[in-house]
Amino acid sequence: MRVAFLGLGIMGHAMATNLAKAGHEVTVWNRTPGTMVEGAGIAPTPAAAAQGAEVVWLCVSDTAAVEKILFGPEGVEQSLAAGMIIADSSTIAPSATVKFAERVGAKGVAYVDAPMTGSKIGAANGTLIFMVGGDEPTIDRLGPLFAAMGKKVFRMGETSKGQATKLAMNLQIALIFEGFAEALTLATKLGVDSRQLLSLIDATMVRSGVVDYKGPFILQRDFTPNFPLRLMHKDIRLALEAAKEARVKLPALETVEEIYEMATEDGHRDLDYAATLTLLEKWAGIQVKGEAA
Ligand code: NA7
Repeated sequence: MRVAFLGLGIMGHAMATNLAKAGHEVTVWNRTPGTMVEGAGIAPTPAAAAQGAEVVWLCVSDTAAVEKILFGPEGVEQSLAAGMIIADSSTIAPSATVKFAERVGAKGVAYVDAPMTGSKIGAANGTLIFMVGGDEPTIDRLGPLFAAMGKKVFRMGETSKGQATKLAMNLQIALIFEGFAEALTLATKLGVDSRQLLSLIDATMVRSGVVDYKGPFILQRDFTPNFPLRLMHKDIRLALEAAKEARVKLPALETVEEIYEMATEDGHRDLDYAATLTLLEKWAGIQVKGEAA
């Protein structure tokens, strides 16, 4: 398929690469020029990338970025033609997604929200899991593209339900991780060996994918970003905003949001969100011991 891929960050670059590798005719655009994708053409603007494309796929930071790329100067809107599909893998507000879909829908363009999970490793390996909102025939048409980038597609309902699901998923990741980080902090302060604690967690129902994934990084004190703290913070805020709009109270997430705020003030925004542990360590006056310790 002819695909315009807009946004070549950690996730987008790997996704566009896999689309090109699978034989699709890919044209890429990134706000900051200079990033190449093997096998893909480069366009100078979103409008130029979208010209003649069957599908425009976005993967950028936030709601404002998606809005600007679609509707700003030199935006995709200038190149829209009936029958095109816009697919958005950024994590953004569900309510904004509805508005964007209505605006392009007036021109006969279908809109699918397709946020994903699987981190940069999943993006590189083409094993992402997508949670998708949109009408069934449109999602079917995107089948070959999903297959090139991921291993599973969960259809969550109409447009915006993918984003709503993603916020519910990241809410859980953030809370599960903070539970793990608080447990490590308390256990270390009380003199329990963190490697021993991890072995026990692994053998019990406390085990989780989040702990499996993050445990080894923490023991090595490797906080390089697989999922940057600034993006998890953005998702927590999006979840709290969506909750406010829907009149839902999320007290635990509100508290965790404050921790992310303080971690940002401490200069950790570009580290992995696992770096929120370092705040707990600072307050407790300990450091969770790594493998070399
Ligand atoms: P990254 O690696 O931080 O990449 C973000 C991308 O978004 C990158 O291409 C940015 O371009 C682009 N960006 C950010 N703001 C803008 C604006 N205002 N206009 C145009 N482009 C912009 O994020 P990931 O790849 O890890 O994640 C992407 C999404 O997936 C995000 O929503 C996650 O929550 C999930 P730049 O190179 O900085 O010019």
